Amino acid sequence: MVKKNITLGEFIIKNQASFQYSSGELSRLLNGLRLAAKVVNHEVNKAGLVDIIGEAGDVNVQGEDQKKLDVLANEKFIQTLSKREIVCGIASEEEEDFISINSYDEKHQNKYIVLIDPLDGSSNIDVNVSVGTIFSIYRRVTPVGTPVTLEDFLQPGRDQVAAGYIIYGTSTMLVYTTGDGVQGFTLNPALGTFYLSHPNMEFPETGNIYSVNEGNYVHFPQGVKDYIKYCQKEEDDRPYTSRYIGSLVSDFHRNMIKGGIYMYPKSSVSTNGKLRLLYECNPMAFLAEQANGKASNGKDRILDLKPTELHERVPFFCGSRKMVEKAEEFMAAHNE
Ligand code: P6P
Repeated sequence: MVKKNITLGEFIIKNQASFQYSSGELSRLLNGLRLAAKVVNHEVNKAGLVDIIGEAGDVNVQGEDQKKLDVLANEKFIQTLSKREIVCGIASEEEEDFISINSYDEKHQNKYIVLIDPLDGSSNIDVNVSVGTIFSIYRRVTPVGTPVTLEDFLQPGRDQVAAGYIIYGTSTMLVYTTGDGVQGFTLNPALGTFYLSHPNMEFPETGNIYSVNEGNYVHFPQGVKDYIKYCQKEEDDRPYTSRYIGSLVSDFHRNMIKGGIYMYPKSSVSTNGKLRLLYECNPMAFLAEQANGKASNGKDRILDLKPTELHERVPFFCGSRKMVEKAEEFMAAHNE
């Protein structure tokens, strides 16, 4: 039984022993992400003061170039993880290519790589809507002490060691899994400490919320159109409620607590959908399955997909198991 109000730091140490190959490296990595999350949280929370502090491209009061928040978040996470020498490689949704970190230096025997979406949904910042950071951790597959290669980053999602997100919302939360359930920690801003507020988070088996950008309706496959009409029909436990924030982390987090399905389908406009397999779909799918939910591309399990490139996009259906299965039935009816 997990004790509430334990701090994130205490929780990581407590569970280090239970983690396979516990060398303390994963604990240091999670603590590095915790530190970066607090720094980015501080910047995100003062975004509203942009008129005073200055827009991206301006020079702020300290004479520093004002950065767009997603650029700043990207730099903060990469800096924190590189400086603390706790990973051998990083790939960021904001970077074209992956970054190799001291992995060729024999004294740096780090075995973990991190993939990160530093500020997902950042277009919402200007309108003061929640945004999030998404991270995904793997063990490298190439020999320790040699430079990391693309192969290390193109692993199927089922090989993730840990995954999680930080949601910068009405409160800031860090939610993560190392394969033993999903734990949610809330930041006490007065103390700068994350406390376990949501132990063992789970998707309700079904729900009545569907999240999709219905502005794309006319471009969706017929199976998706039919499922959306199913959600809206006056029958049984329906119509469902439509809730779409335009921030994956926020929609996912609400659906995990209340029950629901998030969909970003393929369409005639975006043939593979919009979400990136490595930076968004794999980590959220790992969390979903650890929370007794489900994640697919409408047909296949997300975590079994073999990536072929860093920034590939896939259709994404994720949330309460029974709702995802129902959407998959409608897709299957049209062989889509
Ligand atoms: P659209 C943010 O850009 C994001 O990657 C997700 O966080 C969000 O759910 C989706 O894209 C929103 O995309 O096309 O509906 O605006």
